[in-house]
Amino acid sequence: FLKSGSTVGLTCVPFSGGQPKGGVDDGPIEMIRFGILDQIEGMGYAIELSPGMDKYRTMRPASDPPLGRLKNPMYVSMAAQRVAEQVREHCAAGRMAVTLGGDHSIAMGTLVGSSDVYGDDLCVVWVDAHADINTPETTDSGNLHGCPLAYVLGICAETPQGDAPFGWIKPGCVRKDRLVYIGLRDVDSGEKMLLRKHNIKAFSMHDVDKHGIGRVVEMALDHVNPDRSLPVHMSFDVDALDPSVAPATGTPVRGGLTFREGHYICEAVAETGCLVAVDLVEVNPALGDPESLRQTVAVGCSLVRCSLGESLL
Ligand code: HAR
Ligand code: MN
Ligand code: MN
Ligand code: MN
Repeated sequence: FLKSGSTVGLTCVPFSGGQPKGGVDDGPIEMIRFGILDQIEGMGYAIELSPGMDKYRTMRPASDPPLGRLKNPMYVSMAAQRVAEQVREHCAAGRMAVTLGGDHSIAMGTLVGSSDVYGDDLCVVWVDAHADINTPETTDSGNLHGCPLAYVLGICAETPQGDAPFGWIKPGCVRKDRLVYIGLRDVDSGEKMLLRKHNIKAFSMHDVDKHGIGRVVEMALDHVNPDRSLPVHMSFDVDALDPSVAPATGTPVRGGLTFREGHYICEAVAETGCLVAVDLVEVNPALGDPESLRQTVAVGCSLVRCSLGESLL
């Protein structure tokens, strides 16, 4: 499906509407300042940059009342729909779709975009401290960055329709049996029920401790992609890493992946040659001192490069 060493379709999404903390919208620009564009080109890729990244800030509706508990529903829906169009275009052109967030609600868009092109075959590797599978019924916070998977899997009690927020998402565009998690350690009780009910495979930090990261990635890929023949979309939330490695993020949780474990995941997925899309989200340059910022932005860029095969010999 994708010849490696070709073109990266880069979508920058300065968006923070899926959670309450400002600053995560500056994630993409900080990664660009750190040199991610030159770094990707330096690896031999051409870059096709999605136009109009400023629109993500200006498209916020004047009025956007909560929908039940959900905050900024229309803004999140509109932004994610635009992300979907941009990622779809990259995938349809055979580019490796790289999306820089922004909070994790934008993954509704990246997953709709890639699944529109790759269909039922698409496998999703979700690297995160959190499960991000809350439905409008189970969310306590109402923050939509905790909900993207519920919409694409189609497991909300009521499927949004038409012009309602998220009515454009095809429920079930990502198959439950083609989703796998790595790094979980802060999962809400409602989310645990959903994971069990829908039989969704998850490797928590406990599993990483028990088996080691090498075995966990192998088991995760065996679950979704046993023959290593299907396209893979990796959605990497930087808070999967331990806060000592990636401190500048909105919801840090102790006991996360080490620097090497995070990079190992990206390297091993890159090595399969199956990667078609990667998201790097939840870098928040506004949180913490300048050194925390630099460290987090640097690790974000480095994870993207490894996903593109930087450390393969
Ligand atoms: N589960 C909690 C909620 O729904 C926390 C969500 C997560 N934060 C993230 N996403 N950074 O991975 O609000
Ligand atoms: Mn700002
Ligand atoms: Mn997340
Ligand atoms: Mn998270």
